[in-house]
Amino acid sequence: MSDTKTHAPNPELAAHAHVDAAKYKEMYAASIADPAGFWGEHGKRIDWIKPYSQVKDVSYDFGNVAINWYGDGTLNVSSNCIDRHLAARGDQTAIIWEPDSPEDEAKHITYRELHAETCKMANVLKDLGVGKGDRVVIYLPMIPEAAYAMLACARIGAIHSIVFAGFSPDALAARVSGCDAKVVITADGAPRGGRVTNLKDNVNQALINVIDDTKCLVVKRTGQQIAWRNGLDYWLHEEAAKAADDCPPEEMGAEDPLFILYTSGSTGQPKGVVHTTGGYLVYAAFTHEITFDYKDGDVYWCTADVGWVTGHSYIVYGPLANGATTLMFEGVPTYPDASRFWHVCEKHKVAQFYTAPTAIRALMAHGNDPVTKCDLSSIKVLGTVGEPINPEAWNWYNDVVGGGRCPIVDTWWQTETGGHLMTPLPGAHATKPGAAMKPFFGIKPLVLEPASGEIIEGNGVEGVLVIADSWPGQMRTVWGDHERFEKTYFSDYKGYYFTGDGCRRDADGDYWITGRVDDVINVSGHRMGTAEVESALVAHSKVAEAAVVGYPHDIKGQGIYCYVTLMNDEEPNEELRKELRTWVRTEIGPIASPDLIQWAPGLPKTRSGKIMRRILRKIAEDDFGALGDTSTLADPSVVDDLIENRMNKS
Ligand code: 6R9
Repeated sequence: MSDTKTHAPNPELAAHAHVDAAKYKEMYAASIADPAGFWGEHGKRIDWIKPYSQVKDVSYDFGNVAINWYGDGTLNVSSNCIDRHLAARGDQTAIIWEPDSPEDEAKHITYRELHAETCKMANVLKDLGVGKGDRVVIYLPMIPEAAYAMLACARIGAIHSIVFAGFSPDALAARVSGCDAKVVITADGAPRGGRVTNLKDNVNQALINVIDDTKCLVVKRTGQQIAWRNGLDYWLHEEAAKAADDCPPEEMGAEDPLFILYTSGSTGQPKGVVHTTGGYLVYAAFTHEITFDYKDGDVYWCTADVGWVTGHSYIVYGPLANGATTLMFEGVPTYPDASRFWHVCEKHKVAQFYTAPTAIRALMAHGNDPVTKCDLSSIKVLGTVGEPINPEAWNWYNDVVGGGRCPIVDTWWQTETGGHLMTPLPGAHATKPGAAMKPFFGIKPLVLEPASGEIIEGNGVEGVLVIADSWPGQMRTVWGDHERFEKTYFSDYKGYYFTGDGCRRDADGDYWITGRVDDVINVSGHRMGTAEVESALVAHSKVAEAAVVGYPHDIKGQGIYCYVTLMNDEEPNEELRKELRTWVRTEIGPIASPDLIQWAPGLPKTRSGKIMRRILRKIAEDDFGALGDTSTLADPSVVDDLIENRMNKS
């Protein structure tokens, strides 16, 4: 990766941008010198029922970690995203919905319609017995009802937990019971790429296994046949027809939870990341406006799914808090063909387009024609998120999609951070292919020596990335397990928030994210703990032991490489490989499907029985020269067998 190839900001855009180079410097300095002053000022961008008098009250002390922003203020997120816009933009489109099939008609939902639909759903939830502080699981495709459901929960003070519609019944069950949800909101089916997932069936299966008195609110999307649980299942359209289209917003404390979102870590099962009301909304809205240089009248499109944090902050909460027009897409980039994204950009005159490197790589493989045959002149800013972007993909995005005129914001952040922590700003910063460049306002990144935890000063350095202070969008705790929160993020490097990412600060002082330094892998921008895949594998009766690592994959970024030791009398064969693949898909979901499974008669272990993943990673990466010291292994000969039988990647 070259540090020298830089692209200056587009001067036309920079001239009218919310933030130019000089303003960034000034605002960044102010945000670091006086965080409470800075965020006290910017907290005013949203409406408060009772204004805050305190801004920041944060302790990163291990054992006493507590994060509070705007602690004594009260507000409602739904009224900030809807009601306050009604006077000036009631007839403006809030959401453009583009369905899976281009043959079906797109919908334009105005702020006034959004208000009515959200209120109706809020009243339906109340009728089902949901109140302030109760949990609601949302398991929906990318349809407008997903946004209504989120905002309806926020309106009545219920805490939503969205489960990506690609997750299996087992994964859904764990998340429903994990937060003790009162209601699950789902649809009969989810069309995606011309195929339908039977969502309601999945819910039925999930609920049988856990708590079978959980109510279910069902959106009619496909009209397919579904199994109905009498007395527990309700059609949304039937209930909404009886409901009032006005529902007063609940007054919420700034630190009341807004949502839970499960994400993977290096150990154990996924944890429920908790975001709260005030700080999260300020941060999501502010970053949305500044990072994308969003202006009134722009049509903004983030291609993520609401099942991930990107969909929360940058499809729903950030844009709607800003009174923006946000596009929601139900389909996939390659259906019906590789032009779909670009057709949608042309059709709706998209100004800001935000997607993931894996999608860019997949589309790049189809050549330039699908892009160049569309008129993309409406696009002003391009964005990427989810994983490091390789320079080839970056250059193609810049040259072919952006025509060399559109700055690329490579936004680095995490489920835990609520919003962007590092990104170039389109009117302020030069960009470099693959670099996250500069910290956002209030963010103080530090590069540490991994072993000693010492701060590495100066430029041209590499280490682990921590953040020295808090910001309003930071997660507050792990649902039901504050100790795990402290242990995961505040124990390895005391006094800092540990990101789990590696980082380089180049000779110019610009930041590059080098990838995870823990046992988290990033498959097509989806974050996954290797431990989750391992525990799914060992739950199979024929598997004795399993170790899972990532390996470089052309399209997915990382692929899932599994080393599997079978039970003594089991015969390794192709059929069993298929069986294990299907098994993991049903245990977790298709996104966790193993790419390669190598039969391993033995795994490299230390004498104390610890699996040496470093070695397995190197073998999977085809980097045998870098195996390092294997003499501490209990049986060094297993390594030779693993190298000899390494799976062919192609
Ligand atoms: C928003 C989101 C977080 C992890 C993060 C990092 C990787 C995200 C990135 C990036 C390099 C970027 N990541 N954005 N790496 N450049 N622009 O993706 O959240 O699903 O929690 O994943 O993704 O490794 O730690 P999440």
